[in-house]
Amino acid sequence: MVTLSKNAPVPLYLQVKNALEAEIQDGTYGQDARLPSERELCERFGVSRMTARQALKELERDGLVFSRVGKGTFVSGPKIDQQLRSLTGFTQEIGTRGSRPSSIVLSAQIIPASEHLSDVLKIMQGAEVVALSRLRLSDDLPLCIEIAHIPHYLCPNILKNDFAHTSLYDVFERDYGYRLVRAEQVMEASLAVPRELDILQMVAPASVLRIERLTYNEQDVLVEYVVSTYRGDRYKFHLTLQQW
Ligand code: 16G
Repeated sequence: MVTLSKNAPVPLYLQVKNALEAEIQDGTYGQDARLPSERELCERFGVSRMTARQALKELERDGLVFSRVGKGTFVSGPKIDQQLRSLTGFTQEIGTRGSRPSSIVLSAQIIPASEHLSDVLKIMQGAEVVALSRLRLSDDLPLCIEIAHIPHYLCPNILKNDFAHTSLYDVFERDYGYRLVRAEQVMEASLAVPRELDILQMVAPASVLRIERLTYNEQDVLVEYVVSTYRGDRYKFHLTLQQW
């Protein structure tokens, strides 16, 4: 049993967390390795189940581990570091990293443009908009929720595609001849709301990155307005700044 210092100013759960964190850093537990269960931690550190649980929760909050319901707690990989120079879609971005992208379609429908959508997409209020909401995964781990809004007249019948297995950017190019050349993106940090916690399988309070992207084709037509919510612990964005 590892002895913890009961008189130290650091609470027991943090001491357990720190010990496990050190073992993750020194490679005792490598990427995707399963950490000891709560019960095993209780035995090893001589702490209560609640203390063990809190230690695991803190590691998860820091993004060092992730839990899978009924399977245990596993060591996370390094954050995906996306360069913000090139205009890529999710499938391409994840694929070039050697990981396997996949999607779960949460909803796919045609909706009338609200005032907000008509403002953003520069179409009449009430005009038809394709609203495609997907959970995007990398190697089966949930990474972000994405809602794409596309003026329907630009992509008639686009919803005949199975977007669980098809890249939206591939469809733009293949079926409609749109080459995407420019995007404007705004990002902000935020806390996940309950529905997002549930879908992204995070423990509250959890940080997310909210990103809005407006993407234009070669004719400078705005083809998509996408709102994405990325897990803050699995993604970071990389900017190269130059003096000019
Ligand atoms: C990315 C884009 C999103 C685009 C999607 C297409 C960001 C922030 N957003 O997630 O705007 O709709 O890729 O992905 O990068 P797909 O081609 O794999 O369907």
